[in-house]
Amino acid sequence: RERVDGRPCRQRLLVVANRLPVSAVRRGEDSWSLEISAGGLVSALLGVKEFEARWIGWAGVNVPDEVGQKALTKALAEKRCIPVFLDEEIVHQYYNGYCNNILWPLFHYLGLPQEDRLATTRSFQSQFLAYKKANQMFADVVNKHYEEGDVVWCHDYHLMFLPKCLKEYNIKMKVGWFLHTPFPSSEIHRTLPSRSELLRSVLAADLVGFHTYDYARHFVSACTRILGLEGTPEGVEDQGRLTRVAAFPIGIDSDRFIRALEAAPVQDNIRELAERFKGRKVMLGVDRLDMIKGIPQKILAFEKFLEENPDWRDKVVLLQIAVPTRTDVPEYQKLTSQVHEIVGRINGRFGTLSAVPIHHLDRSLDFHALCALYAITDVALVTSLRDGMNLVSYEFVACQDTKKGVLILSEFAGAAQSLGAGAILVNPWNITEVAASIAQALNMPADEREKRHKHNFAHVTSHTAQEWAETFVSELNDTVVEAKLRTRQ
Ligand code: ADQ
Repeated sequence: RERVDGRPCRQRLLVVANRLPVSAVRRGEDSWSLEISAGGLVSALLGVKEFEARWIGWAGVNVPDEVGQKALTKALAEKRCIPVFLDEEIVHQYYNGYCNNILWPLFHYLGLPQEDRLATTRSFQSQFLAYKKANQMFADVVNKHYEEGDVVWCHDYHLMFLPKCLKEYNIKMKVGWFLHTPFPSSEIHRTLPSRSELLRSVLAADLVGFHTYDYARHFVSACTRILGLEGTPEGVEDQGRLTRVAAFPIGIDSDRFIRALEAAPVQDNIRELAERFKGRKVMLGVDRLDMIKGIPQKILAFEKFLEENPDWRDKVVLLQIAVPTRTDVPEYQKLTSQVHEIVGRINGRFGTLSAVPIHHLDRSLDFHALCALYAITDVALVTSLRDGMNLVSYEFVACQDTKKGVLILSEFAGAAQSLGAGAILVNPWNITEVAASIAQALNMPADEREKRHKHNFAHVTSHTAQEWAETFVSELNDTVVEAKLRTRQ
């Protein structure tokens, strides 16, 4: 495509994800206020100059009336966002049900819910039907806005059915799909009643991407073992058609964090926090309150450390910041109570009238407060039981160029593959090992801390979110060219 003045237009990138990167609040019958959430993906794509990104997704609110839908669509258009309207029943069955109750735990090795083990149970089937219906609704919106030459990038486990729906509309559409969670071993995936249909739908994409080589390998094994297809070094082949499968490890917008550290409010916050925790080493956990993040295991390991190291009891504090998510799901409510109970018990056991060993906050922090916390931390504890990548570990490293603190990192986070050489890697299920690694981190000599930090800082600042997006999209473009060449041969 060319502009009237003869200069080439930037390629349009349609980014399709379950949620739009905005929070929408209704102010009146036809008025909305919108706030863009500046997550990693948003900054990643803003930074890519070659593309002009549009977002397609659910705005996170139920808008049953036409007036409201029209007004929201108009307001979102200014932010280059296009809404998919999902009603409450679909959200319940597709999002809370199939996505978060079935795929999310399964992909993190937590298995299928007991009552859904049989494909014949009504809830499983109706949730799967709702999942397909929701994916079709996303496809309808994409198709309506698609123009020749656009690239479509589908994100995550919510939209595994989307590549197939899109290719049914238009076989020439360039479609990529990226999974932000782990893809589990094929032996886990094969327990899913809809295992084959989902794999086939994903294979309709031209390019399928994962955070790590292991996840990509698991996906290819699932396709060969479950579907009987052929795995090649490039991907999966089905009757002469190749779906390219590869690893694209995500990163963060490290400059945004490094720059923020110089901002006056962050500097003030750093001074305040340093004063408040003077004389004590600060350990930090920042997670969504989700079972995959291993928060109870982390806190129990900290308790064991305090038990075994009485000299450290008044010299160290653990700050655990946990944003509540999926709060209407009973299992998440149970997790919140469990964490509160453990924190209360440990603070009762080791606290004094003037200080407690654990500060636990059930809330999100704003960007500046988060940067200040990362900067004053001596030891960050990331103990996910499974995690696609884990960006908290990257953000911590980006903010530590002065302090050169230590990262304790779960070997089951994708980040272990990239930050493993600088971090202390642990098995989060082994509480004794994590407790020992806390002692190792707190006692680590400065020269070793510096050496480890240098390795991780170099990685985090060179493998950025922007580079990740550029690589994925340029490979997607190449894939299509390759496919054309193959057809001509
Ligand atoms: P998440 O499971 O959300 O992402 P993560 O990668 O750590 O996990 O990203 C969390 C983001 O939320 C970070 O940017 C962090 O700063 C922010 N955050 C977390 N707790 C916060 C708090 N209390 N206050 C403010 N901000 C907070 C999914 C996958 C990951 C994968 C990413 C990206 O589960 O494995 O790395 O997508 O692909």
